[in-house]
Amino acid sequence: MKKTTRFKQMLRSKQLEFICEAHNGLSAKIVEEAGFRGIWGSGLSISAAMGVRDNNEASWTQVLEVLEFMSDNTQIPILLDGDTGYGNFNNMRRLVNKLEQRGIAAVCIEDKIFPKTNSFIKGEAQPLADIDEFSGKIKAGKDAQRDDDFCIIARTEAFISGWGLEEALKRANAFYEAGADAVLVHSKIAKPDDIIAFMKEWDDRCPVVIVPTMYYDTPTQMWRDLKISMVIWANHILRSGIRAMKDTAQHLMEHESLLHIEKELPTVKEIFRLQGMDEYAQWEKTYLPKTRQAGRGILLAASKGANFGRLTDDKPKAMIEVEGSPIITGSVNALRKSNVRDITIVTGYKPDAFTIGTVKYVHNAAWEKTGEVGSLLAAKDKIAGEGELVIGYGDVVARSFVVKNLVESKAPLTVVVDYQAPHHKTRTSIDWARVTPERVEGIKKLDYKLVKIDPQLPPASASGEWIGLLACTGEGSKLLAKAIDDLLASGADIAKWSMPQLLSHIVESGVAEVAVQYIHDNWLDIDDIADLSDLYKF
Ligand code: SPV
Ligand code: MG
Repeated sequence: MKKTTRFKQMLRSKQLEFICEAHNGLSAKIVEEAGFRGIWGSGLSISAAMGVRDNNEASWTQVLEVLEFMSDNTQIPILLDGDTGYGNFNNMRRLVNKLEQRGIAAVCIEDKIFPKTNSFIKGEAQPLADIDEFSGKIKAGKDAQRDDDFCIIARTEAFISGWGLEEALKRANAFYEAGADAVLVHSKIAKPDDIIAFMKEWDDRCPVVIVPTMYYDTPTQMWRDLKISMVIWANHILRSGIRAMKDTAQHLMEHESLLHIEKELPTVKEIFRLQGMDEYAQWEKTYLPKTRQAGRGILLAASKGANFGRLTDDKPKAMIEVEGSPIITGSVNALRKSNVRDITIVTGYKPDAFTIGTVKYVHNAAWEKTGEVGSLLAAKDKIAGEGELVIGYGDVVARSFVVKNLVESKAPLTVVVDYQAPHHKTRTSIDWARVTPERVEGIKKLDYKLVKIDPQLPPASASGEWIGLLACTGEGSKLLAKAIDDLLASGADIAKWSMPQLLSHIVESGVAEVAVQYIHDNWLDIDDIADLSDLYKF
């Protein structure tokens, strides 16, 4: 059912209806979620929320923009407090059409003079509109509406400006006869006497709406007994918001801490919910290209580093700084650039020296007695998963494109091999890799497979050097995890193994094939102080 139709039905229904003030898209949503069936687009609240006075300081089109946000964000009808209609009969015609276009169900206009002042400020001093002129405005609005169910409520300020019952009745009747769908009788006294007197004489000519801001302690049953159609809670959402904002601002100013208020406040998640982020996520699935899920990275960085002298007295080599950045940040950044965001560093020697934020840490307490696989086991939970997994070392730095190509490999398991090793002649232990078939110069897309990685391989029989990087697809990560579980179940003491041993086992036992990506240069294994100067130039 249209919002206009619903509002008209509420107005005409025999039961007492309540609508509640809102002043922006968020408060409108909150009012709707509380269960209200309609919203009062209060002139006082909307202007106050804008930080201006209730004197038509905000232009009517600015008010219209706020209303549009309110209407877009809710399903229930909105009754706009349209002040005096923002001008004469002609402005009223345009107002009604614009409100209909923005999905506003109804407008209430008051018989004062533009620019108006809030009814609770010097009410007596505010002149009332000429009855005939105002009646013409109502008629113009009714004639302009294109939706038959759009409602115009005529508000008389006769009591507010001190004229009394007779004038109130005269005006209400004239406005009703001009076509108003209901009348709003406003009163500023602390008792319901104006309303009671009016209702006794009104004789149910058309629905009556009230705003009991000042006579707030009247029992609600009285409105039912008087056959009032609709009650407006006109400013209470704004007022409670002001209190909450003041309390929080003052508390933060005084205490310079969030500690005691955080738990009291709606969560950031609650803001997201009110903004409708769930709906966004739903459509994102339909319309955005499928993005690759962010991958996981495990960087093994437990060892102290034997060749760095005093440099590793208080930190492991992965945390030695070159130009202000620890060695390991090179690997972390290269992973991040390849959409590998869930990064875990396995620490061993001096774990507290690691200060890289936004990564996770796990600790291999037995780092001195175990091999690389012992460290990998410390991050075992991170191995099997949905997205890509990259396993590397804290002291091996590769250019981002090397990591990117590796992460994008479609093979379940892939390693990177430098075909002209070793790149640094002082290196003592080299992870020689044998690859099949023999590398063919100039042919890029050959399906190279790993046969073995072993520092003991005769260099002449090796195809190159494994640079220490392994990537698994989601499927590959599960194969790797299963291989590890099977080895553990068989009782093998794999904690003492090196990564080359594990990879060779995977290939040799037929658990999985391991694809090879060849590169040359563009990576560094930081093993001694001479390598640090290479890194400086890298
Ligand atoms: C409003 O909410 O802006 C009203 C009601 O017009 S009152 O402030 O009581 O006049
Ligand atoms: Mg108002």
